[in-house]
Amino acid sequence: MTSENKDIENVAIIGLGYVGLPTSIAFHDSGFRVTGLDVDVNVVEKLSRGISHLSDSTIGWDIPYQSSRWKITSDYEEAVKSSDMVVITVPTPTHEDKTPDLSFVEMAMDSTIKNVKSRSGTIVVLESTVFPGVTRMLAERSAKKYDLVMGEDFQLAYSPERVSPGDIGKSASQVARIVGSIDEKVGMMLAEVYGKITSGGCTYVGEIEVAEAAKMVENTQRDIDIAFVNELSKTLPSIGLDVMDVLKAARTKWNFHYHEPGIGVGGHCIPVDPYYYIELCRKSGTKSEISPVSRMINESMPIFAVEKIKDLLNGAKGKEVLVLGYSYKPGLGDSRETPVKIMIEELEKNGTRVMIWDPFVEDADFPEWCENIDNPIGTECDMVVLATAHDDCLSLDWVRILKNCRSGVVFDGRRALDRSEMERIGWKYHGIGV
Ligand code: SAJ
Repeated sequence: MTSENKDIENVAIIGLGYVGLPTSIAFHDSGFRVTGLDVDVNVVEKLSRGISHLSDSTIGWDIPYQSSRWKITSDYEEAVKSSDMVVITVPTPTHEDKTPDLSFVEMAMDSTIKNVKSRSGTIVVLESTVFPGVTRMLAERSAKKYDLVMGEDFQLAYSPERVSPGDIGKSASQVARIVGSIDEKVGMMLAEVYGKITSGGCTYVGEIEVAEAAKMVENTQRDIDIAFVNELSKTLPSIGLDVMDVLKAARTKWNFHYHEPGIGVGGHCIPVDPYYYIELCRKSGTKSEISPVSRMINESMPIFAVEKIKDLLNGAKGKEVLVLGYSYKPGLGDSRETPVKIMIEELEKNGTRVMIWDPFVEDADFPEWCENIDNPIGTECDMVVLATAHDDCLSLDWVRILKNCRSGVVFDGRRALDRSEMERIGWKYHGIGV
């Protein structure tokens, strides 16, 4: 039976991280039978007890571990053979040299196709961010290896993950989606299936490569947008303007793309996906002008912040700085590609003692050389730096913190503090783009 008229009832999700876990729950809560697979046995063990291994404050979800339609495993054969549809949500990072690291997707796609029953019509959907052509190339390679025919023994599709961890209203059951497929009927059917798990709906966009490219474009554009406001945070102060005043004014224009400057761009998407675009251009014999420059600007921000902090400290050597926040964005404890790591490494290199506080980040996730403290109140320091705009940081008792800050200087690395309120309390307020 081919998959066009196959009912999708059983769904396997490969990779149960910040995207795979909420996606699994969204499918379960929409009535599907879900088999979640992760290669990390700790993750499998925790999830089987209903415990999440993720620190994301917006995850108000309950893990339905006692449901008869919920199973967690690390066995590919069990996951794939019992499913009509297999969704792959594993990471796609970059190597040290910033070239795409497809090893996780390769492994997941190969292990999935290896376990597809011939003539089953199992639908394989990749969600991880790749550049156009990767999904089809990996699937065809594995189909050949296991003597299976794509389009007959199994179907192939791509639906990019757009979940924004830590952001309210951007969960797997709310974001709008797209899907591309090698087969139009399968694509239309998948748009319906995904439409059941998210209130944002799902649009069939045609070939797989269109959907792959859309995701890559979305995130590359976001990196470029953020790079521009980061550049403004360097240029406008040189003519005496506060970047936030200018952005606030510009925001009154109906189609101005408001973004915020900061000490850098972290996470596993925005700083990574542009390198997939850059690689695609290189492979296709063209060249991106705008994306490398945007990456250079965004990657310069942690060091730019340190230069400002050193000036404010009249030299960094021997000074003590209290840094509030370590994860790459507010509301979660994910420290992948966090620019704060680069900033505090640079401060330490300059002889500064850095004490760091982040209530979302597990102790084990801090670099071993980090001095992470349990309570910022009462901590003696020369200066305070806001590095991640967690609500827990913004709502601290800043009057009490000022008592232990010898210079009375606060550096707002995310321009998230209320400048007039901080100055009213007695802080000397500085920050990115001031
Ligand atoms: N950032 C700025 N200024 C801004 C916005 C973000 O400096 O105006 C920084 C953040 O501090 C963070 C980084 O950029 O360090 C990334 O922030 P993000 O809001 O883009 O959050 P992400 O990395 O979680 O991006 C997710 C992505 N989701 C997935 O790919 C699974 C991405 O698809 C979305 O484009 C993005 O959310 C979104 O649009 O919210």
